Amino acid sequence: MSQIDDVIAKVKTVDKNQPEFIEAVTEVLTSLKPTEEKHPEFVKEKIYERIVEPDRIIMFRVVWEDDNHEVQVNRGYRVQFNNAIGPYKGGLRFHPSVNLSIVKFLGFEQIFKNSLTTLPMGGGKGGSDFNPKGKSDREVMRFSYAFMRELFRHIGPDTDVPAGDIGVGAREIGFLYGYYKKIKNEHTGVLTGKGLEYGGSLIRPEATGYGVVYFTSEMLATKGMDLKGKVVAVSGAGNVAQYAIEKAIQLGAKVISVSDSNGAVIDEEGIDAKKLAYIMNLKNVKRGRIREYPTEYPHAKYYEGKSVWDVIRDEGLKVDIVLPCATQNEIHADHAEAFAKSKVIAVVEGANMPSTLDAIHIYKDSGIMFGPAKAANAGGVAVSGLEMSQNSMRLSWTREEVDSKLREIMQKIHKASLEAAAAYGAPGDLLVGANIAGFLKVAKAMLAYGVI
Ligand code: NDP
Ligand code: 2IT
Repeated sequence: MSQIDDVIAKVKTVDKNQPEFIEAVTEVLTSLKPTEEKHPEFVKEKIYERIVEPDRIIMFRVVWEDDNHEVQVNRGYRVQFNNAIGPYKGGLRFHPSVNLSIVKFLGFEQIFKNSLTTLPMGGGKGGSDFNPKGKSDREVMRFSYAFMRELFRHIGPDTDVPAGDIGVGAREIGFLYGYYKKIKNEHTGVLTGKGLEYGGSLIRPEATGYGVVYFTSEMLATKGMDLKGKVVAVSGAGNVAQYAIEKAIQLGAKVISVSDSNGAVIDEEGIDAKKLAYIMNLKNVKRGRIREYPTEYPHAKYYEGKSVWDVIRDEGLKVDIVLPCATQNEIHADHAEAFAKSKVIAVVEGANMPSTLDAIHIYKDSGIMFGPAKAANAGGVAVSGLEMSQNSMRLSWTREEVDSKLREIMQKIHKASLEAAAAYGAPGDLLVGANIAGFLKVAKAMLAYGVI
């Protein structure tokens, strides 16, 4: 048995109540097996066993008062997973489903993703089971203040730099940063995703979605294809989905779907710039639901209680490119079977771990190209890294400069993943390549520090 098998078995025992974390560890470590033979030093120094154990986990009570002056209690988390190559870096998620398993899986993935960006960032993640839906702006503000009232003592521009994720966007970052600044009396780059007026970077809002589409273009180019005329299915309607749609349209694709946690919209005529502006206003300003889309565009169909992937499966829709941009484990084996039937060319992950392990096996068996999350959606944290650089320099780059750096980073990630895949006996496999390329840098840094 390889040491990796032992480590996976150990995680399944000691973290048995953490299914998402076990899923992520199984996926990553299994693909790292070719590194055991080439690097006996990793085995000897137990790097695989060390890397699945977070440096530390902070869990805390968040108490706040709602608009009716009722006391509300939530749980806050920050997992500081690994800072071998830079300060802990990763988003905060505010969603009722947030628990230790989810923040650990996200923090673990973040280690390798951040390494792939080529920038000096370690891996971390945090959040709370707070549900921002239906809350007033003042309630979100009071919650965010209460959350930062504890978190502030654990983070810092050279220690741990949080950002947004599901349920944490520009509004929440404003409140979190404002409170940190107030109590620390410091104006530093301690959070990314900040507003432009107070230290944010141009292109950060767009970065994850644009990066996913740049990565898709790189993948298609290896087969002599591009996005022009391709039918693209996107899930989600949040930050990542919105800008993935924008860039896909700009590159000539026809995007036919959008969704939220209540249901999916299929617009077979294609979402154009005007319809996207409607979606952005609906989600970001009105904080409305996607079921309202057909009231504005009656030719579109809304499927209550279904995901985009359910609709593709049930209606046999023809799609070329699949971009999951909502949440983890949204694509199951039966969806992947439907993609194979529909002759999908590529699945490229905007969300973190949206494909189950079974779905990934089906992509592989049926020749569907696969762009794994930690490579494909790394554009967001990459531009967060660029925001940190600009904050440290006390200078800011233009839109064009940041966008061209983002594009270059996505190209480099694609190339490094392909090269690692080839070097470790899995040519063309971006999942194996991304995991190995991300891992090697972190593992070598951990070795350099000795037994610590
Ligand atoms: P947002 O909160 O902006 O949007 C999330 C979208 O996904 C919403 O449309 C939401 O619907 C939907 N969604 C969330 N949870 C579920 C669920 N359980 N079932 C179905 N739909 C759901 O988040 P982001 O766009 O920022 O994040 C989307 C994904 O991308 C996440 O996996 C995140 O980790 C990942 N990601 C984000 C990055 C970033 O920079 N923001 C960077 C890299 C990855 P509803 O409105 O109903 O909640
Ligand atoms: O999953 C992710 O990479 C993010 N949510 C972005 C993290 C960041 O620090 O910008």
